[in-house]
Amino acid sequence: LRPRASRSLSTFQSHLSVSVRTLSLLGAGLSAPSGLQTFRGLGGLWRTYDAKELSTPAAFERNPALVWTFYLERRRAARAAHPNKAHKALAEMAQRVGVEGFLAISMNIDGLSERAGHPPEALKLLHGNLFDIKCTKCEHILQGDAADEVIQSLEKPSAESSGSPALRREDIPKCSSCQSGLLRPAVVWFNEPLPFETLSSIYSWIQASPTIDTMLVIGTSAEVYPATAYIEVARQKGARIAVVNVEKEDVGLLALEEQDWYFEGHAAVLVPEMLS
Ligand code: BJW
Ligand code: ZN
Repeated sequence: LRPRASRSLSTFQSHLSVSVRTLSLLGAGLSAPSGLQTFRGLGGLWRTYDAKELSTPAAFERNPALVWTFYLERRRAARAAHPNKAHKALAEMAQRVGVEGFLAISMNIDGLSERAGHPPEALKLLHGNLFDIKCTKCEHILQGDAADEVIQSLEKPSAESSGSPALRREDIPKCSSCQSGLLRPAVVWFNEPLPFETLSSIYSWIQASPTIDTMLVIGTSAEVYPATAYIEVARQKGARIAVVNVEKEDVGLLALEEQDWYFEGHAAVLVPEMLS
């Protein structure tokens, strides 16, 4: 499918300069320039691991140690990574315009937008957060030091003493509140509902917008629902869509129209130029 969208940076910039309400959807490609792996793109996580094996509640029930190993590794990588120029440009725009003018909906759990200084009220984390932990049975949530303590216990499993470094099911701590549920990363897996508070605050922002002028779609394959549905919601409110992606074919999924833009290339290069 040949994209019909424009590639003109100058027409995008002049549209953005008169946009009153801008929404954005951020995916794993935003953090790829920071050295974090994407899911389905080149070098995607799911090419070496089976997504269904790791990212569903059923997978965690079957093999919590494997799923925890995957998330411990991603947590280490995210901690070691730094926000890139695209995270920073988005954060600066959010600071400059305020939440009425610019809301970012992020599918990323890596904490890089937050560390770039994106104001929390203007950043909605649709798929949770790599640094929080929750119970599989009750509402108990652990954050900050309490979560770090659990992580430390997982990183030094008792298994070491038996000569095997691998995490085992019996190493996964139980919830201190209900005493029965296993603790898990506070992220959203397939077949799980998205955080209600987050969905309703996004809904309020959209409801309060008679029109949405611009929809930025950055570094996502746009395959996962309901996140991807926000693109169509913005279009219904009149938005012109601007897509940033390294892979040409991914744009086909979004059915871009003539008034939209498609910028092919790296988010860390293109996003700062677009928002400058
Ligand atoms: C660059 C770049 C660079 C690279 N610069 N670009 C059939 C039809 C429709 C829907 C469904 C269906 N069957 C099931 C569903 C629903 C399902 C779904 O959408 N499935 C689809 C796969 C079909 N959705 C759900 O289950 C959701 N829940 C739900 O629907 O609940 C209903 C419910 C209600 C009430 C009660 C119970 C249930 C939940 C979805 C959760 C997704 N979770 C994950 C894991 C999160 C934690 C973690 O990170 O581990 O979220 S999966 C994974 O995909 C992760 C991501 O956030 C998400 C999106 O991925 P993303 O960001 O798009 O990454 P990639 O890799 O796909 O794309 C990266 C892009 O960047 C590529 O295009 C590259 O080219 C590009 N790129 N380098 C610019 N430098
Ligand atoms: Zn519990």
